[in-house]
Amino acid sequence: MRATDFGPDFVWGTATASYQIEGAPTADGKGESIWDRFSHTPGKIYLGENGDTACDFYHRYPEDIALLADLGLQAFRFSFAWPRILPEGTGRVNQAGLDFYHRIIDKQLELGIAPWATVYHWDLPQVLEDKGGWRNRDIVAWFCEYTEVLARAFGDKVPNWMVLNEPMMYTTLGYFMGSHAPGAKDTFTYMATLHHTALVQAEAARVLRTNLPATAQIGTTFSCIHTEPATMNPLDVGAAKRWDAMLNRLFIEPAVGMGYPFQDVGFLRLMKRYIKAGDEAKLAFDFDFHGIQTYMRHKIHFSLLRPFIWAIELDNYKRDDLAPEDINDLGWEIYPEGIYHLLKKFAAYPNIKKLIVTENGTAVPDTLTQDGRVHDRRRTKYYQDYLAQVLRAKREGVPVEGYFAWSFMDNFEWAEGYRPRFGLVYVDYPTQQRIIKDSGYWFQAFLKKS
Ligand code: IFM
Repeated sequence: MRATDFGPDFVWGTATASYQIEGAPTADGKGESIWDRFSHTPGKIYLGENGDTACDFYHRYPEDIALLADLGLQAFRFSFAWPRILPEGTGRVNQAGLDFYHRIIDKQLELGIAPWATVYHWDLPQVLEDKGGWRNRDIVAWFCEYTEVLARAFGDKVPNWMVLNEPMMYTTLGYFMGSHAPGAKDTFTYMATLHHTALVQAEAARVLRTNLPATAQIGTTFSCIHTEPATMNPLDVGAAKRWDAMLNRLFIEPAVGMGYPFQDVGFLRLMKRYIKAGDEAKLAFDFDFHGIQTYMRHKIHFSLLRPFIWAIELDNYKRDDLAPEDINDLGWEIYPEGIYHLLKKFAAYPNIKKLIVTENGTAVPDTLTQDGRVHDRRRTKYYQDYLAQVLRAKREGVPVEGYFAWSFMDNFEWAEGYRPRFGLVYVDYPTQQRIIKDSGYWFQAFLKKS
């Protein structure tokens, strides 16, 4: 397999997110985000860690972007931190916040790297959470105001935009399971966050379309998990169907004009109390691309232990069909064929122009060895195997036109803190030294051969 097999216009990049790498939580007038608040709440994050310093990208971005260019990557996916730009969530624009993103975008352009910007990767201003956050329908107006500020400031420099990062994850983990910021657990208001998020997905895309040059590519991203029933027992088959509808279909289907998958997940009908007349039509948007983000497979069986959805995933550590090498450092199953199936599935929806793999990668217990290197053989193999499946889908006609490795460098993995390492570049947190891992060198050689 060679990079050229994917075609001359295929985009090769890596992805990051503001809170996970930037640090500098109060620099230059930045407001507090829900992740600043949540990570400073005792008991919420592994070992009580937080993103106060993270990779110190706020100060080290020139060297980091130069390193990215050295690896031969042509695209960099980053996200804007809403509270850097609008510290009060709405209203007053903080010029110093805009200036920071101008600096990192200019650096990318100087080095020939294409900026791919995500409007929202989970760091909501805390002041807006205090007004209800995603539970409050006003989020649609707040988000559109923020998006317009970004489009006007960066529209002439940033060619590729994504509205949301993984809406299913931040709504479910943040407002239903309580394991992510803001740590809420309430079924009814969770339903409100789902509907408001789907509205924002399309309404903010319309704001981008109105305010960006006609050439701008507008997309959004989805977390996807290839799902199979654990057995062919009809109860397990039904459970897997509900799981798939909830995890993989809930946000793409309204976006492509199909509405919510109410028929397959009964409890989603609780959302209806938040849907107003005329909303259905507002959920669709003609995106230029859809971002697929995938890491694992789930095998699902029926369970009374998980109410509402009556389904639960098998514990990979208890599966006798998996070898230890098939399970990553977070307990996720490594299943390369999953990305093939997901690409086929998403390509089959109506109005799909192109798909981009906007995240894919794995957490490996990396160590810095005596020779000063990180020999992450398992990550290199992961990329080789997943990319082979992306190519397989492409050869079968799936319009997949880009691939972003998650992640450029090790970073703050939300509630899991700094323990899981996903980077192509190792970060020695005490010294903030960057060390290219073997997988990073593999990518460099792979892209060079093209
Ligand atoms: O680190 C996250 C990222 O923020 C969103 N997608 C999944 C990654 C790995 O868990």
